[in-house]
Parts: sequence; structure tokens; C-alpha cells
Amino acid sequence: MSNRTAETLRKSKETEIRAALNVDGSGQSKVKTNIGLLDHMLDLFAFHGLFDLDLDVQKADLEIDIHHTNEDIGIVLGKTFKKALAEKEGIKRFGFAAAPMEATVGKCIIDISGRGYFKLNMPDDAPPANETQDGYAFTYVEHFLESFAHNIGATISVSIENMSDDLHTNLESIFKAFGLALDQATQIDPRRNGTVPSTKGIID
Ligand SMILES: [Mn+2]
Repeated sequence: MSNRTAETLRKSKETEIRAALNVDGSGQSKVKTNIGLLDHMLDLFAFHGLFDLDLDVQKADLEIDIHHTNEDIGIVLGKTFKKALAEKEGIKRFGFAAAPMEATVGKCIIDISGRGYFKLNMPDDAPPANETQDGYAFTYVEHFLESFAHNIGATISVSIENMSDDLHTNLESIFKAFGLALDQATQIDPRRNGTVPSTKGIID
């Protein structure tokens, strides 16, 4: 197996973001997004997914708000994983994980199918998704994970049970589950003998 590493530098008129990734890492990360809560969540994601991740937002229009930066980090991270996984030979492709934090449980289901789709399932009694705490909100999580799903080419479904009043707790259970599920989905299954896990023969 060749090294499953990749680097991306994406420059737009709104942001400049650089990412370096080793899918087969040990969970080391250096994340500087300038969005405090997201730094912490991406550190958790890398740690529990055992990815080595260096992510640096070099330019951003945070004087407007976090919208572009948050979304563009999702794009860059998704593109970098896609590049590192290349032809996706031998990967498990599917992953499912749940992570509890006190009463709250975040769940994440992933299929690296080539098809970008994201769904966030919130409980009926959830507060409005745009309710902001510490500068972050569920609408931002949704944008972030949607951008990631479209750019890696994966179907991702996230749900949360027993939501806390604390956004930090809710996000933490989601991002841990996201890291754990993506770790599973990207692992090599030796029984595949290096073949692409699709009856079509390719995942593009
Ligand atoms: Mn925390």
C-alpha cells in the first residue's frame, strides 16, 4: 500500500486554507482555523480517527462572519481525504460509530460511495439550528459536514440523541463519532486484496 497522504492548498477570494493529512496516522493534529470551537472539534476528530492533520487557515474573511471559513474548511478537508484515498483500493468503505457524552449521544454513518450527500437528523425538541453559542451553531455544523461529504464523495448521516443545552457537548459527541466512523470506513480490509469495494469496480 502506498502512503495515504495528501496536501491541499485552496485559495479563493474569501479564504486561503492549507491542509496536510496522513490517513494512517496516530491522531496528531495541528489545527488553526481561527474559529475556537472548530479547532477543538477537529482536534478531537483527528485524535479519535487516528489521522495526522495539519490544517491552517492562512486568510479568512472572519470580519464578515465565520460562514465562508467554516464551509471552506469542510471543502478542503474533504478534498484532502479524497486525494489521500485515491482509487480507494481495499478500503472498508462503510463506517458507523456512536459516541456518548453524559446523556448526549452523537451518531455518524458513512459510506464512501463517491456520492456526496449529507443529512443531519435532529430530535423533534431540538432548539433552532441557528441558535448560536460561543460563535458556533448547528447550521454551521451542517454546512461544514455537507461541504466535507460533497468533496470527499461520501454519504454521511449524523444524528444526535438527548441533546444537551451546551453546544460544546453536542458537537463533541458528533465530531468524535465522525472521526471514529471515518476511521472505520477508510481502514484497509485485507480480505479485499486491494480491490475497490464496489460491485461497479470503481468509486469515483
Ligand atoms: Mn471539549
